[in-house]
Amino acid sequence: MKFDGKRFLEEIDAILGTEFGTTLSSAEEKEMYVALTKAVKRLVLADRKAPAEGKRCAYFSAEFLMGRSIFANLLNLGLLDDARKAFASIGQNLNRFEDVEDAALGNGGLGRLAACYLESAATMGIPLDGYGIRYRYGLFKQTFEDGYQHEEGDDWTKWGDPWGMRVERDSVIVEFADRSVKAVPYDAPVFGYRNGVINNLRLWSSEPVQPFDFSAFNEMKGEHTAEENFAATKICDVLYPNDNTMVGKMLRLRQQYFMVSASLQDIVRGEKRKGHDLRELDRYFCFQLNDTHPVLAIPELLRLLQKEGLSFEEAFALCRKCFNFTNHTIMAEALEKWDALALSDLLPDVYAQIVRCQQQLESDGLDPARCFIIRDNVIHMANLAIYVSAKVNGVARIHTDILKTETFADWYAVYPEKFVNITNGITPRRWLLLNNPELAHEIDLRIGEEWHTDLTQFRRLTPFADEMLPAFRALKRRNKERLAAYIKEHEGVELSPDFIFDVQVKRLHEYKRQLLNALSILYFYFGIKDGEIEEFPPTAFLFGAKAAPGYYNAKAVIKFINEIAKLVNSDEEVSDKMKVVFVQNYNVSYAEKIVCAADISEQISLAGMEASGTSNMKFMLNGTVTLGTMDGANVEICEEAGAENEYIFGATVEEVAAVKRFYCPRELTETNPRLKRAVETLVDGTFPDEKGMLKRLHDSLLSDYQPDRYLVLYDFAEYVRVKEELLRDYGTEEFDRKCLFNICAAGKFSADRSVKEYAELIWNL
Ligand code: 26W
Repeated sequence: MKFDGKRFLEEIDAILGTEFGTTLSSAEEKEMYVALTKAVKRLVLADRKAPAEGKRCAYFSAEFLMGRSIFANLLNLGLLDDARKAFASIGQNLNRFEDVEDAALGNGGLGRLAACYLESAATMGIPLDGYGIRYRYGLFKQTFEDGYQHEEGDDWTKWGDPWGMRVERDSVIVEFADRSVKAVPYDAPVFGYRNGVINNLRLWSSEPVQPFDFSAFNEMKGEHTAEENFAATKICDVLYPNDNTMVGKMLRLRQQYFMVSASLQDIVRGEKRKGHDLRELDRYFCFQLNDTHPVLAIPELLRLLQKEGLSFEEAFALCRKCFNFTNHTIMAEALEKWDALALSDLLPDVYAQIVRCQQQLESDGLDPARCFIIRDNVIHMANLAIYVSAKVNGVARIHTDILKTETFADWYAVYPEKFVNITNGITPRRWLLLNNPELAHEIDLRIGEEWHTDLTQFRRLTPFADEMLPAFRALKRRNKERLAAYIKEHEGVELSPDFIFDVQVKRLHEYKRQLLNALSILYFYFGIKDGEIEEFPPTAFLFGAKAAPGYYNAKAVIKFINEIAKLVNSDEEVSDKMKVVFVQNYNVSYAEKIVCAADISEQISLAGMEASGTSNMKFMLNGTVTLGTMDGANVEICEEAGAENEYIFGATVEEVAAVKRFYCPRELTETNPRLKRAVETLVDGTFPDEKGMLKRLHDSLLSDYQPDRYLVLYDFAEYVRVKEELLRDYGTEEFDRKCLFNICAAGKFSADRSVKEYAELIWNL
């Protein structure tokens, strides 16, 4: 595409004039953002071709954690540098759009994975479209008050949603037992990296069927319509902020049905318009279910196909070819189950289809004690998904193995051929080219640009590792300076880029063990204060995490770490040795700044609990060593980079099972006085605890009932030992070489590889 900077600016100016009555020199930030986006869309969508004929995959997901689109889209369109120059020519800086809100329509790993896969599929030329919900409010915004987490609504369209396009004509009606609502789609283009491919993300918004009924209003029934309107819009009001815990809220069930019913009605209607025979739907479509949240798609498609004249048997056989299911967690509390009575009240026709599936299962001769969909009036969504899907996949090798041998062992015994592993990946465009342009440039200089779309090329970097060291050190340093400046501005804490940046960023969950990290900081702190530790390499401990608003222990960990930060950062005696910061409102944009500036990537979940992890891959790609357990994708990271280039500790999956049988954590604190002192700060008045939160954390470790379920204290000693080793190694040439070897070995973790595996092994595209 030929880019003409002058014309581009004229176009923006014209849009500013017609839309806002302003000009290039006087427009406000948000006006400029809208105009820029519109100008880009005109440039690239004007001659958009209809997608090629042939099979497409629809990725059904309750979450798409897209982050900020403006820079990523410009990059993929090959316009980022041009747009920067054009803006510079009128004395403006493209960075002014760093204040554009993230589209945080997701909680964490699962939602961000969906976003990476959309981008990678477009880049790989794979026909994949996303379908989800256009939440009015995304994941809450987090602030700290007195060290406690506070939540606020996330008005992500505050500056408009210029990438989204309302497609009124594709609206459908979604029916619940008590009311019907209108589903209106908003489409956002998904651009492949410099290849002209444009896939689609379709997010549904709920609206009243009849916007405002004047006749009812005149007949004094106005209140009823207002209520109806409120109920309709409410469905898409807000993203549920739970990550890994099922809450059986009816509104959540409505959201799930709303999304899949709208998407499938839309797809079925489209197929009919094209004159396709619905009996051959599998020739044109397949559906990827992103965890259990969209699994109602199965009974809904059964229902729709029968409405179109297919028999149950025909519809069922088709569904078995079209649906596939990805599991993202083995935690029992995350596996969705719905009360059969509640579901049948809200969605009687859908419930009838689920019952038919259960009957089918029994007539297939499956042992109802082991394989069931409905039992004791509870509907098990994962089981429904496994039973009907063609393929079921886990998201890292160790995770898929656990699915086969434990979580879904009874199903694996019946359908071994259904189970496949697809190890997660991340898009190297956002997570290297965009967030770490200096590193990307150094790599370009040595192996060319092919790696932008083929990350396996990174193996060719290995011979350059030594020669690249000085440049790598220098650019890492600049990234640390930039992060420190940002943290100073946003958190008010001063960090020296000379310090080691030890980072743990991810959702707050007990199994991820931020508490283990926190206790180790106190352990070091007391060691320094008592003179037991004489030399301690200056280290900044950085945290970023949101806790589900109702997750008490997770919130307690945030309070604990904030109190530790206060204690440490105000103690002059240690100010040349340690600093602690918990950044507020960790999100995709913050991650981009943090990932390129980290020296240590903390991936310390209890072995067996983290399905994969994807931040571990982001850090690796940016040249950061992993301090972690043998869990999730860490296992494969070690395999690719060599365990000697990571810092591994802790009980393995096999050991965890054995330890848990006769575990007595109190013995561990009693034999380690400094650890005991760190744990006791939770109850000895070191920190204020008006709400009794810290006390409960203490009890979660040491009470009689299921103490320390996540083996924090069990893994503590080895964690500290390995961390000390890492801190000692830091700064040596050998250490820097480890960082570079991580980059060279990161090829496997490109989402490009993941989506190609999906396309080959599952979607048959
Ligand atoms: C029903 C509530 C609920 C909400 C979200 C249950 C489960 C979830 C997600 C499955 C949680 C999640 O995001 N899991 C993460 O998925 C990532 C992408 O595969 C993995 O890398 C992480 O290890 C996994 O925790």
